[in-house]
Amino acid sequence: MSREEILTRLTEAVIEGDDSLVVELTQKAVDAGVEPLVIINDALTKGIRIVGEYFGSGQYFLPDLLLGAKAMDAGVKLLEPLLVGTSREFHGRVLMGTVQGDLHEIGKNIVGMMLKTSGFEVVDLGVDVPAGKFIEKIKELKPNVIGISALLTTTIGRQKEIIEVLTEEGLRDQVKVMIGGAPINQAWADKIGADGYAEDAITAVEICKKLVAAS
Ligand code: B12
Repeated sequence: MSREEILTRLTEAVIEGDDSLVVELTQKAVDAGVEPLVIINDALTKGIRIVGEYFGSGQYFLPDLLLGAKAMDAGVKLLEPLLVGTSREFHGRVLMGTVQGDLHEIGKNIVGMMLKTSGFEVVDLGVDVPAGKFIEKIKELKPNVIGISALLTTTIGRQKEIIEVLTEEGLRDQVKVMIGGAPINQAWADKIGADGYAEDAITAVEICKKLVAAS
């Protein structure tokens, strides 16, 4: 199988929600010398986005979404050790989390992994994180940046809420706020007064470095 064939079949395996085939093909891609990040972006993420489209159009249902997510996750887990730990520089501490009411974590986890690889200490609060929890942990850990993920149009308002609570608590100038998630764009970031927005994990690392340098 050529590299292209492996990546195409990997995308299909995510769409089919076949986690053991995903593991097998991810390993094949690694053995064929494909960069872990290329495997994530060009095969796994491509597959899960197609699952999302099928779900949106009514062709797939919730169990299919879950199977796709499980399959993607299996591939990402296999790649994680190959991504983490390549930088010797320390750039700062980042607190990450997905907003309250939102259980999507795959993208946040990839961003967290890339930040770790690039020399950031990452503290992950997980999913469904209320504003109060962010505030409590900011006070305790004093991160340079918080990274807030939201994947649902019904939960993106929680990013705004967190920034508002930060201001109320007098903490807004002590931490930079970076936001992301599929429905997020720069216009939303500007509107709610976030310091940075990134559409993918590579850009997130660049933005995070800039935010720390500017603080
Ligand atoms: C997988 C998935 C799920 C899984 C999540 C599993 C998990 N452990 O994460 C499960 C099955 C749980 C799920 C549930 C639901 N989902 Co869902 N899900 C998806 C799907 C298919 C993929 C998301 C994903 O993982 N993408 C892959 C990653 C790599 O991409 P990403 O998340 O966008 O992350 C990248 C960037 O956005 C960015 N990024 C992400 N976070 C951050 C944070 C920071 C700080 C920065 C800088 C960058 C950044 O970098 C990442 C890497 O490149 C999307 C479709 C889509 N296109 O997004 C639907 C989707 C988001 N889900 C949807 C829906 C409707 C639901 C449910 C309501 C379904 C239901 N009826 O129950 C529930 C809601 C549950 C809840 N309360 O959260 C809709 C949302 C529609 C809308 N208008 O809001 C979508 C768009 C599907 C669709 N087309 O209808 N879902």
